Amino acid sequence: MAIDRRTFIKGAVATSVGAMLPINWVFAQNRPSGMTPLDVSSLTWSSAADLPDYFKILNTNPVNAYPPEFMLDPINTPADVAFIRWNGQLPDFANINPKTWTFTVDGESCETPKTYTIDELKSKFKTHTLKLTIECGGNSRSEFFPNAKGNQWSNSAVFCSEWTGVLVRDVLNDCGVKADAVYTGHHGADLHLSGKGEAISRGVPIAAALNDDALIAWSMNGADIPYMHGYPLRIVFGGRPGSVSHKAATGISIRNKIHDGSKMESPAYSVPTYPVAPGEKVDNKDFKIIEEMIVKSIITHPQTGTEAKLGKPLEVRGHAWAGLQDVAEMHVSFDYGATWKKANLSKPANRTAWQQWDIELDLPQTGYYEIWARATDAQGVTQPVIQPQWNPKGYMFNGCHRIAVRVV
Ligand SMILES: Nc1nc2c(c(=O)[nH]1)N[C@H]1C(S)=C(S)[C@@H](COP(=O)(O)O)O[C@H]1N2
Ligand SMILES: [Mo]
Repeated sequence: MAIDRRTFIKGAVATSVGAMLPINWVFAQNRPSGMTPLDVSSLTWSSAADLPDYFKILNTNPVNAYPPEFMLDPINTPADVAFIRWNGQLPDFANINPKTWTFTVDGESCETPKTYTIDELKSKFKTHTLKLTIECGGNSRSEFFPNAKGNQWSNSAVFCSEWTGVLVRDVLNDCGVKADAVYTGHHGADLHLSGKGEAISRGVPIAAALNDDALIAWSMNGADIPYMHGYPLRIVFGGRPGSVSHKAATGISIRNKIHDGSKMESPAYSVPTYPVAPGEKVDNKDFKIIEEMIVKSIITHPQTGTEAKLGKPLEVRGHAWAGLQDVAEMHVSFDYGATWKKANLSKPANRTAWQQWDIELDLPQTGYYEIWARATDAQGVTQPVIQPQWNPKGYMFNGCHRIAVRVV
């Protein structure tokens, strides 16, 4: 795969691109040892060892890593900043050939199963470009008390990039969706850590797949999708748990029942059907699948720990999103929630794209402050300031993001 330098430069945040190396690295692990990679594009990162230092690596096998929250500042998340989440083995990146890669639609509720090459998808269907927010169901899990088991994500297991591809709907309709269709089942090329079966195979209610904003995408931010984010083809659903946005996707089954693939079974990506006390045990039969994410926001500027100058307004900004809804209002507090100030808020570029907010704060005297951010969705539902409903697997934490600032 050719490295697109323009994308790299556009996407570079922490890496210095002042020096242009004359070499296109094919695989980052082949670079001379001891050499800091200035020109290793995120396109070809193929193991945890290739990730730049700014990633916090939770696991190397499977690979799970996230960037610091402030690096999510750009409206369009660059490919070299987005968090990385795999459930099992990595696909065999080195042997992926986009010319021969195929995508198959089948299943009990599919009229005519069909297999497409990427070129066929491109030529047969209308191309769409959308900004879609992908958030791991377990984003911010580390904030739950008591602690919930699982990857201890900070608040940055979320990103919003621009995806180009064809509508899931157009492809499913080309194959015919029977009236008894209930759910989709998403398939990909990566195996369970044991080497047996799919690492993950989740899906969405059929109505969601027939909506006009879910993609089968071959491009992220105008370039090939990086290996870590699903090269060469990715199913992308905004506003839903990231687990349904299948990377290195090989197909969709149109199911006549709720899909029963890997990680569909309770309690994976599920929450209790009734309110539970923090730390309480819940029977597996008492869980329901998370279909949508909920209202939330992140502060991406300034960086926590910043020193601000007294008398100079402090610009605070970030993003907000609300599952399948729009965010209606954004508020910020610097007095532990005693008073809230309304921030400016942009409209979403399209449904399920995150929205930008900003505010100038006049912090009244020198000293230590916490800045809290709180989004409210179109239904008037807002973020809890402490923690939301605790659940055994630590999903959907949407308490307010907080940063610390010292005024000097
Ligand atoms: N093929 C495949 N797709 C996958 C996964 C995976 O393990 N394998 N993980 C899912 C989960 S749980 C999340 S949160 C998102 C993460 O997307 P990212 O790595 O691009 O941030 O990918 C989803 N798609
Ligand atoms: Mo996830």
